[in-house]
Amino acid sequence: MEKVQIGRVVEFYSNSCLVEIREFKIPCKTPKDQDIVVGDFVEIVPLQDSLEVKGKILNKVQRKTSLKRFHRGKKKVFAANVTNIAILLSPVPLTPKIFIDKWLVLSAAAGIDPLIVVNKIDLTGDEEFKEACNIYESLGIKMFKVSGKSGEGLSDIGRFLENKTTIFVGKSGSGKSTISSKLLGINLKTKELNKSKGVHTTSVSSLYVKDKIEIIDSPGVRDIEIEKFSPDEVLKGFFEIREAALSCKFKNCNHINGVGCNVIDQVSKGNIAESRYNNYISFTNNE
Ligand SMILES: Nc1nc2c(ncn2[C@@H]2O[C@H](COP(=O)(O)OP(=O)(O)O)[C@@H](O)[C@H]2O)c(=O)[nH]1
Ligand SMILES: [Mg+2]
Ligand SMILES: [Zn+2]
Repeated sequence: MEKVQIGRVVEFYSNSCLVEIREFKIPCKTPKDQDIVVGDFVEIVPLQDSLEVKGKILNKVQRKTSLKRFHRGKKKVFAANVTNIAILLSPVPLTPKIFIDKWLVLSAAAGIDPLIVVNKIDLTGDEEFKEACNIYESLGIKMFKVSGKSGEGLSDIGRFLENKTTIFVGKSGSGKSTISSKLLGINLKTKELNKSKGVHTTSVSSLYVKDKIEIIDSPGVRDIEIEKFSPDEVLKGFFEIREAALSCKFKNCNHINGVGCNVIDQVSKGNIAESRYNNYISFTNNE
């Protein structure tokens, strides 16, 4: 390894990380004065006097996007340069619509494109599940219908995710590991098992690459909270409400009391789903 080179942080532990340069994964210490996370592009130089190949991180390249979570009361970035958030919607266990709405707000706040992956299409979902599919499909959000189990639809989503860096989010049991494993051709489930047995002592975030698909797997996504978003940020995730709100009679309409409120009007006409409206109100009153 010569001089300064740019690599990608593909594995991140608390004190160290692996930086990939071409096909090499080079261990580096995480600098104390810089916040480096999985997905970051970094400049590294070889460490002097070391027998094994090791690198020293000098700088990080400016991030295109960053995903943040609240950690001990502070916002902390946990993944960088994610371009797509794939939200899983599954019939069993049924994904609550509030989970999807939350992630649509988070995607909008981070400037990252969301897509919805309806998984387990080999199972017949109940009415509530079908209703959820209809709501999000009619909002015009990119949607894929797949079965992680049979593999149906996976090649379509694989093609779509080429040249993108994706993070899968979903309730436990919705099929994140199954789908990611099949797309990447590795077994992520086994890895999780290892982690729970303490084989990996610190929680690790990884970026997996297969052909042109990049998938980030990070425990950070579990602690993401919605409560800290401003009403404006929340509204960005509710596109249809944002649009309807433009036609409310009063500029400072709170979309609750109803006088001249076009949002409430559209809800009563069935043009805006009640669940979307209710979640919007609950998110904006949750600061
Ligand atoms: N019937 C059916 N089961 C699935 C499908 N995808 C995943 N599963 C099962 O759902 C369970 C949870 O999957 P997993 O990938 O571990 O979910 P995760 O918790 O989101 O990572 C496992 O028993 C999987 O075999 C699918 O498309 N159809
Ligand atoms: Mg899993
Ligand atoms: Zn209104």
